[in-house]
Amino acid sequence: MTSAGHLVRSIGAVELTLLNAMNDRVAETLTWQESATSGEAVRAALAVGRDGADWFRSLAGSDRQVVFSGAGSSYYLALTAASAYRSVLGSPAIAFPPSELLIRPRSAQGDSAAEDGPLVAISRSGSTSEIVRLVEAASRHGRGTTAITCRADSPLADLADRALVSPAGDERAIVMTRSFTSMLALLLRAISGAAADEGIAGGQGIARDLDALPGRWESTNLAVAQALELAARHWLRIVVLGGGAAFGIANEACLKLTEMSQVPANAWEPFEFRHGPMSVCEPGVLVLGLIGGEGVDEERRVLEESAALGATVWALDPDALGRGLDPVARLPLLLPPLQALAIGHALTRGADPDRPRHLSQVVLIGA
Ligand code: F1P
Repeated sequence: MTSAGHLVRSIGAVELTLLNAMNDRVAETLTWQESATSGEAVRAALAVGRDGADWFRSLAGSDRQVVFSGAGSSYYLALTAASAYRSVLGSPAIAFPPSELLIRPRSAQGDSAAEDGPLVAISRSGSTSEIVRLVEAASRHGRGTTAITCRADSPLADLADRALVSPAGDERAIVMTRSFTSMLALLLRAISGAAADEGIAGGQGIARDLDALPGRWESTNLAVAQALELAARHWLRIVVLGGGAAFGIANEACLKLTEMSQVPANAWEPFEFRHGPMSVCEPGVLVLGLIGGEGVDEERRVLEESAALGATVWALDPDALGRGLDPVARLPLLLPPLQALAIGHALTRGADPDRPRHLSQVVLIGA
């Protein structure tokens, strides 16, 4: 299994030259330049998250189901936020793409589709057609709506009852990097702040750990270097494992890889990987483990089994990143190496990460 220290020792002169060339090419991309400023964007977003805790607090203890929604990367943010909301606040929440909530509301929400449960709508641009339509429909039914966005001047921010804006998160690149990381920090800070205010066990510790993230941002550098070394190899397939709130992050890593380089990539909860998908393990397959916290020892064994079957395994565990932090609070630190891997691997496969094929920055249906 690859560990950061082992990697640094094992890079010989030839590999180091290749790695330097990869570093230079990645550094030239707009997508990486934006990702590389995530630490400052996270700092600004945490301040907004602290102020937003009161809204989430008003929901804490209520048995009304909160619906988190977003499209693309913002959907994976919704999955992570809903999981954190359930585990930190102990209250019900679900996550669905806006299209599912519009087209098949009963399939997503059952009878509670007709109720007035609050909606948290997530969108970097605040303009994606489906999320705007969902907030319009929710407002017509008198549901409380909150926008999480990077653009204060957007249809979503205008329509929602309340907008929490990541002030330094917006981007010019097509794919989402620091917008994702900063909106993640904002959401987690608002949720944990609400839990702390309610006196819910653990809330204060998570909020404190999140506030410490900007000071620890440089600790991602070694994992980013490791990601670039892995990005320079040709992979048949990449698998990303993560459970609980990390499942959304695992899916986001796969989306980044797929949209920028078209490498086959799949996300699973770690133990689900054992129930069939593990048959993909062989030399040339990379298995990433976003593990930490509950179940980490058992989940590490899944990675060891994958390595024994010939896969290359990379554990982004607390030894690699975020040692001593709460498992939910360390999640934003995972994004820089995952984004570096995707950008670097796109270059290895001859794709331009700044111009992912068939993709525009904002998806406007009917436009
Ligand atoms: C959602 C999204 C992005 C994706 C692409 C198209 O955007 O699917 O995740 O990278 O740019 O749009 P948004 O609703 O968060 O602005």
